[in-house]
Amino acid sequence: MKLLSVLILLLLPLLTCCEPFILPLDCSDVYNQDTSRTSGVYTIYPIGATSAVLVYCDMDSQGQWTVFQRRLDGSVNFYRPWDQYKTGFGNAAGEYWLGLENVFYLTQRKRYELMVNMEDFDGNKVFARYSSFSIDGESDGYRLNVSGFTDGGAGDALNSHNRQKFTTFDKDQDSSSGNCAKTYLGAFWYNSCHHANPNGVYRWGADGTIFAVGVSWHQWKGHDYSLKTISMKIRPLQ
Ligand SMILES: [Ca+2]
Repeated sequence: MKLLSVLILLLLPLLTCCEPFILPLDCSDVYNQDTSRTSGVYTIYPIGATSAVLVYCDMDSQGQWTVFQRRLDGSVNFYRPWDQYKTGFGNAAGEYWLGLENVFYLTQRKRYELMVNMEDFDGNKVFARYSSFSIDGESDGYRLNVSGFTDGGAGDALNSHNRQKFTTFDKDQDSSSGNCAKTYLGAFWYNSCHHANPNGVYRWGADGTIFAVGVSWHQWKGHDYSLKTISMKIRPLQ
């Protein structure tokens, strides 16, 4: 009995020390723990053992993508304040934002590439891919670092957003004299102001009633076409 207690006491620190390392950080880890896993909602731990968060994993032939932004039906309101963009909101099975703090920690731990998939209301699908993606910490405004563009038909809308801080309606860190989040009813790494507004107002295709407030990707469909779907996802470089 005494021996058993001693053994447990000796082993306990080992168990607690190593637990965070077997928790999946991202969808790549989720897949590597069981390669039969298909696309769907899983729990990841971007910031450690107490940071469980639900995420949609896109397990396609080209790898295991951790989706941090997803629009598909207009069911979630994306016009939200800083705190919610920091921690995340929405539904991992549908529309959601994973949270800037989670994305920051992920890109601190591994080197990632970025894929942006989008679709219009006629069923056309295109993408933009970037071989390097990371964001800085909150003290640096969650500044965007993106490079290495590959064109999958969408065009490079993020070039003009590179090195920009993140802006919400209650935290203006853009390069405009006004607040781009307020003007274009979203939240993003706005410059002055945008070529992409993936967190804008969900509308149904072409609509120029209010300029450039939709879920848009200018280089593909212009400012006044709101996309049917868009998702932003990352995976570790091979
Ligand atoms: Ca401003």
